[in-house]
Amino acid sequence: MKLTITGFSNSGKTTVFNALTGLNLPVTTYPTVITPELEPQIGMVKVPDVRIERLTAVFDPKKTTYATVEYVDYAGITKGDVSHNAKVFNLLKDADAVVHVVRAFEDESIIHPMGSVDTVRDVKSFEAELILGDLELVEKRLQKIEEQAKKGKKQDEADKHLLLKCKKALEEEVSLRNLEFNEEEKRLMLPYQFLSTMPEIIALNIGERDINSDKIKNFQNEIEAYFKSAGQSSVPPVLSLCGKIEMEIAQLPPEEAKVFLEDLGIAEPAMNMLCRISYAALGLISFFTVGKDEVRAWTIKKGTSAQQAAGKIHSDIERGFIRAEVVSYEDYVSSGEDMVKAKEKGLFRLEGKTYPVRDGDIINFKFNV
Ligand SMILES: Nc1nc2c(ncn2[C@@H]2O[C@H](COP(=O)(O)OP(=O)(O)OP(=O)(O)O)[C@@H](O)[C@H]2O)c(=O)[nH]1
Ligand SMILES: [Mg+2]
Repeated sequence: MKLTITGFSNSGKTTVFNALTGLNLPVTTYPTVITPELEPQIGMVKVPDVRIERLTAVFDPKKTTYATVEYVDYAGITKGDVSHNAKVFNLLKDADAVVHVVRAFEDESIIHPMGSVDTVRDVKSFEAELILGDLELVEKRLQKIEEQAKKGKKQDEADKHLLLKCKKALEEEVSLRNLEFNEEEKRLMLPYQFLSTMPEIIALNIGERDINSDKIKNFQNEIEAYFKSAGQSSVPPVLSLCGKIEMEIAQLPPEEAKVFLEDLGIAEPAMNMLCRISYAALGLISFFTVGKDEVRAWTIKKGTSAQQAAGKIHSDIERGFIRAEVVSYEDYVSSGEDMVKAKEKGLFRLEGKTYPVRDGDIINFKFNV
């Protein structure tokens, strides 16, 4: 599962990427220029999960495996520069969601491509660029259909109808994620990978002095109000974080990081939350397997059946599935972290093939090969 970090130049994308991944890519006071040598940077990040920490403490396994997500950092987009942005957008198309970094920190020494900090303007401009990118694709495709029609080729009416529907919305500056599509349309849309349908998470990159300030709460409220007024069917999560400090924290040993965070009045690194929100934005949940060898989080899409979930571990377990023995993490904790007690309390469930696995289920699969 892949999330691309994006946003305008100098908003702090690489800083946030470093904070998330603990890597140390160079950050610059000038905008990164796209050259043939510029490669997207990729980092895998463990999804922080106290439940996994707890289970590890109880089972003391040889190995603990967290769920992971992949982040990508590249150059930023530039307002109105369609050909430059197309290169950035190509990369977005490959992602499952975008983390949109919006600059909220003031710093005279770092050029702001739009001249000043204005978070709502940047959010609107970004949305407009996504819409423009989609509109270009739709128009090109419609043109092709027309050319083929002239040559006497049979037209794909359903495809054309869908494209015209998208075009109308995009021309009215409506993102495609706000439109209703039926199942057939959704299927036809998939190969286009429209930008404005992507799940988005907004990360407000705030200044060191603005942590927990009202100013930032106002920025957050204004952005949410904008999305609501723009008729968005769902408002993207808006999160504030100080990239610069979090990047420093990510380089520290855990104990020092803890003290540093406490001094600053930060309960938990915002990066943890960003990572968890990313996971949820992708529609992902975790189930756990536990034992002396390994405590492990497995990533599945919400709604995955027990039998399919078994296939994540091994195709044999899916094929020879008999049943799933399930205790939810909450029930396990309320039984004093004791499976026997959970059984006595009737919280230990036997589930069949079609049981939709829930986030936090601790599962033991019974199978036969
Ligand atoms: N004061 C302050 N400076 C920051 C913060 N976040 C990033 N910066 C600085 O802003 C500059 C740009 O940060 P980058 O992370 O390189 O920004 P970017 O979005 O990756 O920039 P491009 O890739 O060039 O588009 C660097 O000098 C950072 O140190 C912050 O929270 N506070
Ligand atoms: Mg950068």
